[in-house]
Amino acid sequence: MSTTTAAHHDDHGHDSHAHPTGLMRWVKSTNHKDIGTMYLWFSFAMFMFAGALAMGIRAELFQPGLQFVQPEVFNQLTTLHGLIMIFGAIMPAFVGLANWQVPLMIGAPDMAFPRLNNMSFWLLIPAAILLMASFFVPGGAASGGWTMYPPLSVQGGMSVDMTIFAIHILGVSSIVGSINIITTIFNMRAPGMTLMKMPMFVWTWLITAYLLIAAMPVLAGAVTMLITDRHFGTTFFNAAGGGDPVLFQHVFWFFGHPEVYIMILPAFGILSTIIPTFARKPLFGYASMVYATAAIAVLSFVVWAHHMFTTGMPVAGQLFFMYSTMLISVPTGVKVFNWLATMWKGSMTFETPMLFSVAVVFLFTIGGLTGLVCAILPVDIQLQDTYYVVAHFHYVLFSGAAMSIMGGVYYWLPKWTGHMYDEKLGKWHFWTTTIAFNVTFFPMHFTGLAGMPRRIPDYSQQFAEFNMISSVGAFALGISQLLFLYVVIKCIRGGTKATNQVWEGAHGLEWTVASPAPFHTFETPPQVK
Ligand code: CU1
Repeated sequence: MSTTTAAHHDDHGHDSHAHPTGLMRWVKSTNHKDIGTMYLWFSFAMFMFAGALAMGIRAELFQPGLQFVQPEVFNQLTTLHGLIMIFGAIMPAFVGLANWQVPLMIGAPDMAFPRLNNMSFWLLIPAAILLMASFFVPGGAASGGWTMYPPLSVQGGMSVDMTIFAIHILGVSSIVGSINIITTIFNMRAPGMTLMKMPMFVWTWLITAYLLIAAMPVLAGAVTMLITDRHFGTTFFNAAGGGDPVLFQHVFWFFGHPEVYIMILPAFGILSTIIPTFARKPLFGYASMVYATAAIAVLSFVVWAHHMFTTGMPVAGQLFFMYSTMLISVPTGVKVFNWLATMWKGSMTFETPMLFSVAVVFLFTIGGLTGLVCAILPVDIQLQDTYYVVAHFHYVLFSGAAMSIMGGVYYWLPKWTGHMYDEKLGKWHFWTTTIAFNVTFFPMHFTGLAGMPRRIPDYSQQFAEFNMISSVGAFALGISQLLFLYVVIKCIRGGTKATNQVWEGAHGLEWTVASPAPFHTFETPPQVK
């Protein structure tokens, strides 16, 4: 289970020029495992930074009135919390997992374009610096929220330009990375690994990569129009010049809704890997999982205006976007029932990765159902811009995406490091995270239904109790992640040696692949007892 790295080749004393050591090993790395590791550490650093911003938000909202930050700073906190969590934490974490696992799962020696892979990663660093620095620049990071709506984003200071530049760089990184993943999957599968035998994680990433290639240029277009409106005298989003601020919302959400699925489809792939392993049964409905993933991806491009029900659309448009949105719950439901059917009558055990997966199935479904609530046009008009929406998308993005990533990290840590992680501490991390998450976000359903608006640093007295509960939960949630860091570092530094059969049952790969696992994959076949 040793990780094959450039440095290991070096240990044998060959060719040290071609295999840099020390820091340069990482800077110049073209190894998918090294690059995957860097993606994951980068993602964790951003997770903690954006999490710290969230602590700032929750500190201010602990009580009504203004205590810690001015309203402009509060707006910057929410904007950067959202942008950095999405582009810095969640997306890079999934790319890191793809880098590690996709070549291993399809029996490829590395990614198709290793140097491009290196570039994809290192582009993240200037983008992250720009985003983080924009917080400290006068004028504050785009106060229009993470969605950067004009007119605020046209009027904002230099930090808006830094944010836009960061988004362009991140877009290049994502598109290049997606091309790499698609090429790897199509061209580098081991003999016998047909498309319909690929592990679900590979399938979900293949489809996600297409979503990225289709969606990121649209975002780039939207923010480029913002730049020209800001500096070159165009009026795309300015009614006074014949433009329309709502145009930005259309272009933004044409990217923004597929983006939601970019952040959840790989999570579905992780669940489809972990659940069969700990249920010790094949994944139920493999083909329907593939088709459901593809259906979600296609539908994700025809629902964008459900974010804009209050902008004054023709009724026909409102109805179209309401029904198309509801339609997505069909393939998503197929997946949830498939996971449940996989667990049904399985001989289940509940190690940390499985705990995370079961929790995700349950909590993500809550997020999906509140999404359906928001999709209902007359209801959404009431809920628009309230904390109900904040609760909804945190159930999707924290308990859906982030907790799947955590489950995946625990699941693959033994494979990556050669050591078992500390199961007891892993479970502690799971329970503190899950409980604190619900304490933080469940009350927001109530404050939202009662009409508390999002992105406002102050609120009326009647929301005080629920906000205090949310803030306590948020601090606990933040602190819990230090435990995660500790468990991961402890696992890297040592521990019980991991075996080829880490989870006392077959790995998800063998269960989803009808034929014997390809020769040069990472597992030995399961032992028949
Ligand atoms: Cu959406």
